Amino acid sequence: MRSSRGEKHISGAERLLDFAQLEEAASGMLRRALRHPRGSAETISLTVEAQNLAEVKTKPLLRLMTCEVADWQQGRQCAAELLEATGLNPSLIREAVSQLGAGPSPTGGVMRGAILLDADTGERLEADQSRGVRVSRMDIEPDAHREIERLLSTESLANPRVIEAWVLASKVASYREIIAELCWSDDPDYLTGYVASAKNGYQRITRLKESGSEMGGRIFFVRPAAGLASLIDKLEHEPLLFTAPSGEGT
Ligand code: PML
Repeated sequence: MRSSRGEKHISGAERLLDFAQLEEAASGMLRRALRHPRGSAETISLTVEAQNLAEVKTKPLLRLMTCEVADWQQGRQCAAELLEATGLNPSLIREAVSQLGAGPSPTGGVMRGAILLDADTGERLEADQSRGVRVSRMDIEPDAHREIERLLSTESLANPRVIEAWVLASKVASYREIIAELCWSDDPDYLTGYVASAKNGYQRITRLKESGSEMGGRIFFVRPAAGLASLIDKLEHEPLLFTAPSGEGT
């Protein structure tokens, strides 16, 4: 689902589910698009596409942890340290964080998808800098729902926003060309974001921006040695389902 109002991106959501759940999931997405904190949508596009279940791979979610911070400045410092721990260069990180905070689309607003940033050169690699790269075709494996909700409910996090972001980050981190992801929401009333990587997991940070700000989005730090087109194709089209993280706890 994608929704917008004029040129303004309002929201987007992805599901990969059994046909029997389609109507319920579609009406949930419509509800969210119509009552969104970024404003109500004027245009809502819903695309439904069949997938062959036999071609869908299953992987474990990244391990999840939460870093409590006092304010967004401390949150961004924490994000920079977590990104450095994945081996990224500090000046590249500073530049990336300020791009996301300033509005990375050519018009200075938010993008519909993610920025792809070359981790060596700092170059932006997405062909269309308003659209970015939309990660799609991923969800929780149906039998794993109960276990995942149980794990999250111990931290009062069992809600669609956390689950969807965790699933998306786990799909992104599953590709070896991706070193890390930085994300914070573009919803004015949601301040939590994360740094995610295959190396260190899904690391939530409780405040990454000022309350009321509509600036946010995602940056994927990449080394697309095996080819950019193939990486973008997998991010946008490869169907993946996720089970609970392997090992103890979340
Ligand atoms: C979003 O929904 O716009 C991104 C939310 C990222 C953080 C979700 C979480 O609280 O783990």
